[in-house]
Amino acid sequence: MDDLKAKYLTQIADAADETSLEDIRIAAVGKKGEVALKMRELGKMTPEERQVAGPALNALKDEINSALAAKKAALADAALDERLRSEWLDVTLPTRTQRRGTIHPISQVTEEVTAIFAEMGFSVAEGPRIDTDWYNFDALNIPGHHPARAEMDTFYMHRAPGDNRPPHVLRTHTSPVQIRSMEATGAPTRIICPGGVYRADYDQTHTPMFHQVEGLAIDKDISMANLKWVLEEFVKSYFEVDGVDLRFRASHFPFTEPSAEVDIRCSWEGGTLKVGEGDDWLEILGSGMVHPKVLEAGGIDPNEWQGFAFGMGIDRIAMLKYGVPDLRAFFDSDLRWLRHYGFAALDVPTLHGGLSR
Ligand code: 2U9
Repeated sequence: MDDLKAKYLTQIADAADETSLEDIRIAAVGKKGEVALKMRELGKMTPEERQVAGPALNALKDEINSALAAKKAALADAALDERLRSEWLDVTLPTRTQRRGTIHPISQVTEEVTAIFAEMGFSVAEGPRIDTDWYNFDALNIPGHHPARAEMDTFYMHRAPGDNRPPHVLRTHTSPVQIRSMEATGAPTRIICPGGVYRADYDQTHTPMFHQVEGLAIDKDISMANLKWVLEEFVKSYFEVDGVDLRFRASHFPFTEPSAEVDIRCSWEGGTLKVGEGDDWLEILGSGMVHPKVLEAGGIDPNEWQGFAFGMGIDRIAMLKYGVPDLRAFFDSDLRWLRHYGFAALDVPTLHGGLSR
């Protein structure tokens, strides 16, 4: 027993890492280890012998176990010391004098839009970019045969033959987020939903992924008049002008009735956009009163509640405000473009601090 003790205590003291320590543990005090083998021999002994050998073996086992635990702790301490020695960082070093990263115009505009609507009591809701075709279409009064499904150039997720789960799509608008929000919180509600959406389309004015912000306000006695005021306030704040004329043109969307597309008065003198003056009109968003079927799909009683909704392209209003000529450049990750059109990282848009400075 003394030999065993000396052998294993030496091995433990010499172990260089946790793996060899574990090998020693198994050989010494494991189920089939040397101490266990010795314990088995107790059966062959006389009761008197056993009375001496039993406790001695248990003591040996305890001693080896505590030597193992002590060595394990020592190895962990040494490993930590080594990490502290090799992974040190001089936090007193000066930072780079020239800031490299910039805020992408789409992030900047999303923040600006959020700040404006926050002031009017709208909170931000977010949801999944992959959703079922029920949330993306059916709930928005766009049934299976509806031409809007084809018009939206939807990306459908692959399904193996025989997989009968409901079809999933890359959302073609952020409207499914509003359905989910209606289900979750009911009426009244005031939310905006900014985020990326997908349509299979690519040319100078379309990219397969782009960004929208949609808004939804549901309450009692809400009308187009409330919609018009909210949109006027938004346009004035966003383009940082004191006044602007809005033109509501009758339109059609499956999810709103009545529906209107909204133009703003502008001029394009010298190739630069001026909002609020001139004789041109610029289409910037779509809107309307939420269709009763859509309220119902969101679990809200259309006989008790009404709501208005609107939607616009973030990329598009970013191009208009900041003079970006080609939509596709937004997603090229060209560093020269990002340095030119990007925003300083610390200029968080607020209404009191000036939206875009
Ligand atoms: C719910 C109910 C109604 C959102 C709306 C529009 C009109 C619209 C386009 C603007 C430019 C999409 O990015 S774009 O191509 N959107 O014209 N969107 S009303 O209506 C909703 C949304 C959710 C529950």
